[in-house]
Amino acid sequence: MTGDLFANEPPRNLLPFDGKALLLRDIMPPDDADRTFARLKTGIVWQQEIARIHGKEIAVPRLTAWYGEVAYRYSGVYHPAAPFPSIIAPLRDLAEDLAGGGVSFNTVLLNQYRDGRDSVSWHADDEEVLGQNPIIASLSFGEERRFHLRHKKTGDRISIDLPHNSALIMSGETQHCWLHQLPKTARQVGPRINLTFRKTQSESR
Ligand SMILES: O=C(O)CCC(=O)C(=O)O
Ligand SMILES: [Mn+2]
Repeated sequence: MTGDLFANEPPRNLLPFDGKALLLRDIMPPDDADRTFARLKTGIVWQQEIARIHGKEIAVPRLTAWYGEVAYRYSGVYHPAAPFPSIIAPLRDLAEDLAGGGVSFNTVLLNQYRDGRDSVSWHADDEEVLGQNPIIASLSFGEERRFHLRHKKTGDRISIDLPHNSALIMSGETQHCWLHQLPKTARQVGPRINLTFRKTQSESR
């Protein structure tokens, strides 16, 4: 299906060492990408999560949703298994195709950044349930936003602009050695939707 997509320009590793990050552009026909963005925006039940930081309750600066074939504990909250909706199932197939290597994803975390004030701060997707050296396929639709990676030891920094209709595939030691964030921006930007597909081990209540 995506066999000849990258025939002209094979993606190169954007990390200098200790991991792999590939940016794949134009992952589907433009009309499909626009339709996917619109359907995700209106068809997903978006949640406003509240985080407790130093005893204060703070609205997380983005909207989120989670689906998975296995239960998952996130920020201390137990999420029971919730099957992929029909909008997401074909995106999972595409993500698996793009990630290569026979990977199968069973969970997805969605983020909606409504404007430049929405963000995600420095973190790594290094939870134990994701296993050693997880492959993460992160799909982007909507407004282009800048993504940063920062090496935990050397402080090396990489900036990647994540365009509409693209996938960032992170693998190898990336989650052990690098943090990532999507910072706020003062630019006037519209909404962006991100889906990070992961393979998660089942967690008990
Ligand atoms: O929006 C993005 O590109 C990153 C999202 C992310 O890092 C996450 O959900 O763990
Ligand atoms: Mn992440």
